[in-house]
Amino acid sequence: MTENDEIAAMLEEFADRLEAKGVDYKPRAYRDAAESVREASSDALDEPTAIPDVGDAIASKIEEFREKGRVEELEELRDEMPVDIEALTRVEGVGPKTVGKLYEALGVTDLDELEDAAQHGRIQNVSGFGEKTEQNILEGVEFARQSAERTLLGKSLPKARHLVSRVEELGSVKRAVAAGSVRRRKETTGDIDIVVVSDDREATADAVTDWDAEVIQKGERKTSFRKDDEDVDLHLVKEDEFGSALQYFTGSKQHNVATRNVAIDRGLKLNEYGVWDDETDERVAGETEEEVHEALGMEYVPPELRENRGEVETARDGELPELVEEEDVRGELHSHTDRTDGGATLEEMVAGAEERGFDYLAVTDHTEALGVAGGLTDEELRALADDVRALNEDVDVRLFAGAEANILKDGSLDVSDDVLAELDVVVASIHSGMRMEEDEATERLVSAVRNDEVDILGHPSGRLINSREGYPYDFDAVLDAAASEEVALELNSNPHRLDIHDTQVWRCVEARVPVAVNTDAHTPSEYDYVEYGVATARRGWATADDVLNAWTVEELEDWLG
Ligand code: DGT
Ligand code: CA
Ligand code: CA
Ligand code: ZN
Repeated sequence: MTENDEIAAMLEEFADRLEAKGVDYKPRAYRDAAESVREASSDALDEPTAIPDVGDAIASKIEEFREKGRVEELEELRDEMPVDIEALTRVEGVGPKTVGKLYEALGVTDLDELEDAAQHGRIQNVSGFGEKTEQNILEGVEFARQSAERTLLGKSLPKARHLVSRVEELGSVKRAVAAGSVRRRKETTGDIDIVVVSDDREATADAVTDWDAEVIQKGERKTSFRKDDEDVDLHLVKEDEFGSALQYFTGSKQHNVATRNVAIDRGLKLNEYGVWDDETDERVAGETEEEVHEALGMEYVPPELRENRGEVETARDGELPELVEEEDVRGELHSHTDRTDGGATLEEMVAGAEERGFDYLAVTDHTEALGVAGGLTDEELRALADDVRALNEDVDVRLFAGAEANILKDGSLDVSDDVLAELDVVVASIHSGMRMEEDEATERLVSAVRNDEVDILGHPSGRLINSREGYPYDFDAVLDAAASEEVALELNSNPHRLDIHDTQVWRCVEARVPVAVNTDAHTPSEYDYVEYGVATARRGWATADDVLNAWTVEELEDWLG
């Protein structure tokens, strides 16, 4: 976690705890400040009052935190209401206010107590709660518990990169590379694994565990520690073992089992130390991953594919696909501006797209039914389209006028077909009424796909990883409809969503349904999410041809037209 993130998390906890106490207004101020701190540069912390939304009171909290590592008033709030607010608010439908009420009424402080209270029907007796709420809480507890254990790739990947660069700077270290699920770009990760080549493994372990970390295990080959709420395993190896160690610690376990069987087939022995000829005991590979693959008679398998989903056999046949890369992505087909809930103007979003060298950008703000996001009326939507088209004359990126329409409960959209027909790109998504059974959700999604004006089905499952499970739906039915209606499915690249999932990408590839790797950017910096989307598309074996926004402007215009 960067210092900015740490401070933002502190301010957010402040906001949650004030809200739990029933304090008005202040929580909002702390949340706004948290957001600004997160966006600000690290230098900005030296003069917190200059950060937008940070007033004198909050600035002094920031200074106190930086000086002492704690904030007295926050400690008092924690003592006053000793609840695990982070865990409790992870339960869908439980916000800080609910936490406060359940603490006052029933003394609930953590997930176990929440579950117990719900199981014994105590929650429905608290004023303002009903049987249904209690049932929902009960259903949400297990999910919240599981999600507590795994970290979003959006958090662990930047952390792993930061750690790798710190480890690399050590004098005793020759090389450090992130392995494990982070390297495979799994959507959530259990811990961070780093393979480290070092001449002096003891010195390396000492140096690293000197950092502000809680040491769990310190050994010759493996040092584990906990830093900033993240478990880290350093796998310390010799230079000539690097390739086989990286291959082993990248996993997945199932992939390793499959590759070991390939080795056995070929009369070889494979482990983290190298590859040996079983008969002569001669060491035939180990220094690089490439040479390990070669010894096994396999094409090099990109880490994202190493899940034992057929990649080992395909690599032996030499038939792995050429996976899509971030550089293949030519444009963005789902973006927002401050005319709805975005944080930047149309001009800023366009400038950001130009800076990234995008060939095209579709501006797809929210439509009317999404009141919370300031959804646009027909008139406002037309005005935005006019502005987008006017701006298109002056910029280096092809702009498409669009909208992200809401799929209503009956499967219709909240904008008339006439208005949508005037736009170039229509994304349709579900944003409300998400408590649905499978049939209902499937029908809603399929009707949207069947709408002739819809080009892309946005974040189909509605999940938010670790915080909202999303509704169940029949993916095959939606895929079939998308194939026959020539609609693309979105792979929303926001690391909280990654929706559709990696295994569903695979199905799209098979069914020849294009996948739109969209960032759903609300600020120019969120175009960076494309990395997570591309990684997930790679995990689904997608090539550039399978990704709608890796197509050229001409190809895309043809498809839209
Ligand atoms: P995670 O951390 O739960 O997100 O998943 P991974 O895949 O990073 O798993 P982790 O951290 O337990 O171990 C890192 C890699 O080390 C794993 O992907 C494969 C390898 N590995 C660990 N334990 C075993 C094992 O018992 N058998 C085999 N074949 N490989 C293992
Ligand atoms: Ca791991
Ligand atoms: Ca590990
Ligand atoms: Zn959106």
